[in-house]
Amino acid sequence: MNRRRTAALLSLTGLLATALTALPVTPAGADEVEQVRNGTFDNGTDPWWASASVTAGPSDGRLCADVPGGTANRWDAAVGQNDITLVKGESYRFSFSATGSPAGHVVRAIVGLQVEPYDTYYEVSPQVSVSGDSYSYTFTSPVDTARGQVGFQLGGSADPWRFCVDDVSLLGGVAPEPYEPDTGPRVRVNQVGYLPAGPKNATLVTDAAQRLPWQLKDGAGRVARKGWTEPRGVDGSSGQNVHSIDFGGHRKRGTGYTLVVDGETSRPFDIGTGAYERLRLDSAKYYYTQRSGTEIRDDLRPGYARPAGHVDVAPNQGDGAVPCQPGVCDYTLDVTGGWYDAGDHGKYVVNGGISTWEVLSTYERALHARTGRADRLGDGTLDIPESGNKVPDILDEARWELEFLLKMQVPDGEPLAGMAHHKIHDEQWTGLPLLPGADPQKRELHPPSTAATLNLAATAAQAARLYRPYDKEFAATALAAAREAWTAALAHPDLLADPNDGIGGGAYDDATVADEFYWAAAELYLTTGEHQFKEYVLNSPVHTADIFGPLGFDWARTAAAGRLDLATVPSRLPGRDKVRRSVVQGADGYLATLKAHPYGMPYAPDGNVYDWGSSHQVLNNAVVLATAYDLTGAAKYRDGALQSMDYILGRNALNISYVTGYGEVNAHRQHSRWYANQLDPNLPDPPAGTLSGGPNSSIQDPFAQSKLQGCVGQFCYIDDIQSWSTNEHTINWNAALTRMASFVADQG
Ligand code: 9MR
Repeated sequence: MNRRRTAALLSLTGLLATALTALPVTPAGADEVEQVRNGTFDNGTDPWWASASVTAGPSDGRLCADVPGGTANRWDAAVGQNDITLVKGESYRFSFSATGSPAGHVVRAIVGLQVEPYDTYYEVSPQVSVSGDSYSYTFTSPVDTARGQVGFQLGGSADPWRFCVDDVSLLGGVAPEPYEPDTGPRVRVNQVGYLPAGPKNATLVTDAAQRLPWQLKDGAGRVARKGWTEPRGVDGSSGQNVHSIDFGGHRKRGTGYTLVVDGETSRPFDIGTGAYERLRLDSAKYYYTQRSGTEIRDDLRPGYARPAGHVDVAPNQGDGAVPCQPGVCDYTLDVTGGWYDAGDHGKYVVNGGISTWEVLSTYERALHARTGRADRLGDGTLDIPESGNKVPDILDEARWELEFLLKMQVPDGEPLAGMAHHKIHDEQWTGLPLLPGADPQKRELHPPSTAATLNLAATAAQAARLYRPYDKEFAATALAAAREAWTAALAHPDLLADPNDGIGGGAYDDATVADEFYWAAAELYLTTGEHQFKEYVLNSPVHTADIFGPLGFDWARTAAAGRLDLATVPSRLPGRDKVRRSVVQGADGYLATLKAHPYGMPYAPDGNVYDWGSSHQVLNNAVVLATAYDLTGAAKYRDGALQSMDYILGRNALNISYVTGYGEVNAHRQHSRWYANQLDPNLPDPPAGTLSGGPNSSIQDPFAQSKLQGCVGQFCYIDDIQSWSTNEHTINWNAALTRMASFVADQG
């Protein structure tokens, strides 16, 4: 997937009096070769260009550009140079000096492709000062091209400003600068905290082969407990030699504890429950700021107010009457509302389904589990516009998405009536940053798919039973839509989403829908008790398959959603004990993985190939452990589920908490068009409680590729807004966090 920017870049007329002759590039060092022509502007500004709205020219041996106010995107006003050759795998030093006045403006300096799809290979967005600064960066080109571009994008400002640049250089053949993450102290702990009565484990990175003494120190620096490490050898998921530490015998509450071992002092942590009560709410509050079609209120989320997105107010084209892609349908649908999927402005029924299910399941678990506390997510807990309406806030929040999912159903009388459109998003990828209300792109409905239809059937059926006590009419509407979707899916069982339909939004393609059929049948059965759904469940090969594999469930692998609900939501399903046992067996597998793992996580993918969104897969495997505890009451499953959180919150190779605002060092530069503080200091970081996708061995984005080539498992991660394959936030990932945070808080 590429984040693309559309730019209509025009020549610098007048200044480009001379022809664009390709000047010979001059050698700079032994093998270092300058790629930029006339970067010092000693002889005018050829062959630099500027976009039509910009007045640019030479000034004191520099290039200065007067940038108009009132443009929407960075690339709406730019200066640059084209026809630069880049060699794949070669490292380049990109440097320049720049000034900007008045103060406070940001320049987006890029090395990219000069033609569509305008891929960006490297970019930085420094705030330029009036007095001027010099900038220098090294990156490795992910491509071979003779159509490279060096550009300075200057748009997006309400007011006019002046930008001057000098000494622009792109030096090829420089030594790569290996990226060394700052991993801090070698003792890795859950930086947020451990429950007083829960397990307490840590990991030490060391070359020592023999056991080492450790000390637990309280907030006042007094030794609270002592013990010995356990050498564990080389951990395959990080390549590090490690020991593990178990200090579970210590149960005293307190703040500012540290572990001291091998001459290192860990980052501080608490022993207590308060942080998890906060995380339960913050992780669920994430959804309000993801809402489309409504203004975000500053009184509810201080610092996060923004106008409504995609409500037919220019420059938005709006979601009020969205047409299909050409040739797909001849009607329009009002698909306003819902949650934005992630850092992009797309809305996808497939991913929306599993996200809604897991948020609803957080509530549904609380209704049925022995430690469940449904009131903790009740009315007034999440500070949303609906707080105070006597409906649990978590149900109000999930309904925002459910209403959207219902709108994605093909209306009666149209071809494929009852099916759900797979997704709706921009025609082209947009760049960063871009607030939802400022997105100028055309929005389009994509073809209906069987998977989307079954996501709708499953979640609408689940909703029907959960909303019945609060709104009978909505429950009935949801159930009718679920039935219609189910019937339509049976009639069209193999309408698969096109894996190549990934321009302007993600594809979310899925070649296997037997699991979606099973999940939808399970939810319809649990809500209605009807024979047809019971028979479908019992006859589905998915019902007895071993579905608890190493990667865990997600938007494409949805069988577990059905299985977990069949095991926990009361019903008269024949053989229900066997269903429950299958969940416990799945949990036994994850427990064995966790025990063998020196970082104590229930996740060990084949070959340590971490998947896209690995953070949430760790959490979803923990959900299976937590469910086994709910089913059996056996402490080992509860402890496994609790211990899994340690990895997410800092007990990992990078010594980072993957949840914004939690832990001394935490991910907070997630890929987002709005939470883009890294690119524009006037924008916020993600709100507290936002989960990062986490390590992804395939590092699909160029930024991660330039930093992380050859990375091992846990190291395939970088907390940078450009790394959309390792560091995005999404509604489905946060749902797993919401589900687990609530479980952990309930164990306090
Ligand atoms: O989370 C999705 C991951 O499992 C897929 O491999 C990937 C490529 O199709 O897409 C991810 O989802 C992205 C979606 O397509 C668009 N919105 C952002 C999502 C997270 O990166």
